[in-house]
Amino acid sequence: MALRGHLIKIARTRALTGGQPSRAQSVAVLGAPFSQGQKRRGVEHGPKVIRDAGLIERLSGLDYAVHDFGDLTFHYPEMDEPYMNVKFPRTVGAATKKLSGAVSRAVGAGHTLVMLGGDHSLGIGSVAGHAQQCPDLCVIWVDAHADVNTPETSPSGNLHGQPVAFMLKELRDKVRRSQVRNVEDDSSTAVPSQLYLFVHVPTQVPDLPGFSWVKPFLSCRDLVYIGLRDVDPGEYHILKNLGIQYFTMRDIDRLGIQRVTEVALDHVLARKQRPIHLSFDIDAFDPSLAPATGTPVNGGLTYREGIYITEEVHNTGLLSVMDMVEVNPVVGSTRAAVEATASLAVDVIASSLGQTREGAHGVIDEIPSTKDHVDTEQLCL
Ligand SMILES: [Mn+2]
Repeated sequence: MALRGHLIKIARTRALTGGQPSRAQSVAVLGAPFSQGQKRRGVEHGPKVIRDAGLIERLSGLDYAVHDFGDLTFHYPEMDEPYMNVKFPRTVGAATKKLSGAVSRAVGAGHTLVMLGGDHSLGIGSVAGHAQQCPDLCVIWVDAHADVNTPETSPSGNLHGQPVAFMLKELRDKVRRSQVRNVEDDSSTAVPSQLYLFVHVPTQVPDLPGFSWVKPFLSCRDLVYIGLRDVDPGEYHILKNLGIQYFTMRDIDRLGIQRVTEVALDHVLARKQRPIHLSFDIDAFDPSLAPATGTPVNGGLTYREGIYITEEVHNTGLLSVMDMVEVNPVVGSTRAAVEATASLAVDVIASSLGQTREGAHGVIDEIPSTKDHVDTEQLCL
């Protein structure tokens, strides 16, 4: 089975790239300094610290034409009362709407886009904007958290824990169907268990103020998670009842990162080759590697596991948009902790875009000249 998957992957890569690793001509970088999807200030400085860690230079070194579109500016409504338990709905709704337009324009212009957050509520705008241009996209969500609470299931009311719920078609459709059936067929004793559960546990995403612009656009089967280890009860219910494919850290312990990544990619690509949206929350990594983030959870990805995932995403030749979110320099305890986290973010982005552990060499036809070697010897005299 592993060999079959490997052969499919080689065939896929060769068909798409003519045997060479694919290299998009143009990478765009867009900052989204936004933090009101959660309660800690500071994550709005994520784009700056990631750029300061050398992102643009690294991508330029990979032979891309890099277009840095700078940071979006967001406008904040004067009054933004909570709706149900949800905090800052109008603010997040307006910010994600603006981001979706910017992402859509960048993808439409032919760029591979790197979106720098900001908190993960931005994922609503980033994926929605991407889907405007690429309706058949798939989503790989690398995160300690599933971010699929609805406004009704969210324990915190923070929208950075809910972005996926706004995307999923089945989450809304399933509730509608079950409610209709319940009303139309009161006498039925044969309600399928899956629907029955949805009748009794509210999971519908209500119409929040600020979110009328977004309609669910993603099917559950076009989504896969890697790295989960902190899943709320409502989220577990949704993951299980919608049959969403996910890999926890325990799955990585059992199967290894190679197998998990292979199955994850096959899940979203085997039926159809389509653009990939990689939404990477830095808290997927272990807090020892990425301490400057708002909701760290012990037992996360190692450096090599995170890099392996992104290398394999790159090798598909299908990465279209990636998010790098939740780098928060204010919660880093030391300057070194912040720099380590930002540097890790740069490594992940570069790896997603083709940096390899062999180096980023062009095709070499002959062994390089020994001239440098001679110079070194002369210096030693
Ligand atoms: Mn997240």
